[in-house]
Amino acid sequence: MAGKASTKTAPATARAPQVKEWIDLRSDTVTKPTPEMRRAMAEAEVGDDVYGEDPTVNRLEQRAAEVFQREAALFVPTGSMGNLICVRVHCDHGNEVICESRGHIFNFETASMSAIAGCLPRPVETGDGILRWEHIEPAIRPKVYYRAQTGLISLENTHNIAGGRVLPTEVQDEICERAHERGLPVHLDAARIFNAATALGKSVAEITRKVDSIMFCLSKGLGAPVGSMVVGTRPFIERGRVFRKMFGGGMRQAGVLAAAGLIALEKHPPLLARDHQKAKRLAEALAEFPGVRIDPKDVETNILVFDVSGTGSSAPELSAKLKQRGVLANAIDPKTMRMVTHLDVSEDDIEQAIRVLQEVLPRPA
Ligand code: TLP
Repeated sequence: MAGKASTKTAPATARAPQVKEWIDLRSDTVTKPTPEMRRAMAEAEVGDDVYGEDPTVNRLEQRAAEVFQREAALFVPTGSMGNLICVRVHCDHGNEVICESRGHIFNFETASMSAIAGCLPRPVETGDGILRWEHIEPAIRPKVYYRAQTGLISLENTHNIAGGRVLPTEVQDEICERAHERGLPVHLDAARIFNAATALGKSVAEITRKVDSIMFCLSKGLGAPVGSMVVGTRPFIERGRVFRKMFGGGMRQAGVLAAAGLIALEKHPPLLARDHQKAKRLAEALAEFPGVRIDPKDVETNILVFDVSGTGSSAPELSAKLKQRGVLANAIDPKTMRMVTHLDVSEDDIEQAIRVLQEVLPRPA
């Protein structure tokens, strides 16, 4: 492991890449490219993608469109830029974007929808993170010229901070049908849509078929080092291409990144089921500790969000204690922690993380 982490447990003589220091449960963004990805990156055919001449990027865009059964796709550097592009294409300045109050687009994207796209988020509380039509309808603005106008409904599937919850397809479909009757588009922050598809046993095309635009990430559970995709109609993607350039995301020989993305897209979706099993095992162990609040039934994918306020430690304190023992996990707020399983944590790592939790948390009676 590079950087600071490599000094932690490595004996002075060890070669850093051979030493496994941390069990990193902070996010599924932390995965390193596999040897197969690195080979593909080294050998990738490239060209200038701003001229549309990178064959590997073009192949990735075509494959993403095919997998989602849509007309076109656009390779973007990050999920955040992908979401921003979609907001900008769908909305006019001054529009409101209805989203779930713990949604990524509202909380973790540096207010870009306001700062750059000129839109106002209209966050709606749901409790369980499942945004339903009955939450959305009262938040839609009346069509009166002196009121802000609703421009977009933005959904998130799986819902990150709601603990990787899967948005049921019938709920999502109903939102789309009702929104379309009202003339409103629906965007899907589908950063982890392959996790949702795995949990539901359905294809990503089937569970996204009614939304107007999709942003999904190659760089999360699918394990690519960089990159996300926007998927939609051809005119939507062509408008999106303009805004990608405007936001500084016009990449040149990006085929070196797209090559890893293609492997993530083609080969890694079947691996996600294992991440879900690891998360379930961790959830079942966590649920045994007095003062930890988590229901393993709610852990549907690879993310665990749990309340530690009854343990005598705050979430940042617990995070620090785990780190001293080689386990990385983030506090979301003073009471709540998140752990995320991924390709680079093994079943043995999970057992080791559970042993470390036994050292730092009050023991079951
Ligand atoms: N999520 C990251 C952090 O930003 C919180 C993580 O570690 O989970 N949508 C969703 C649902 C996401 O979880 C993320 C990243 C994004 C969009 C943004 O993707 P990037 O990081 O590529 O901009």
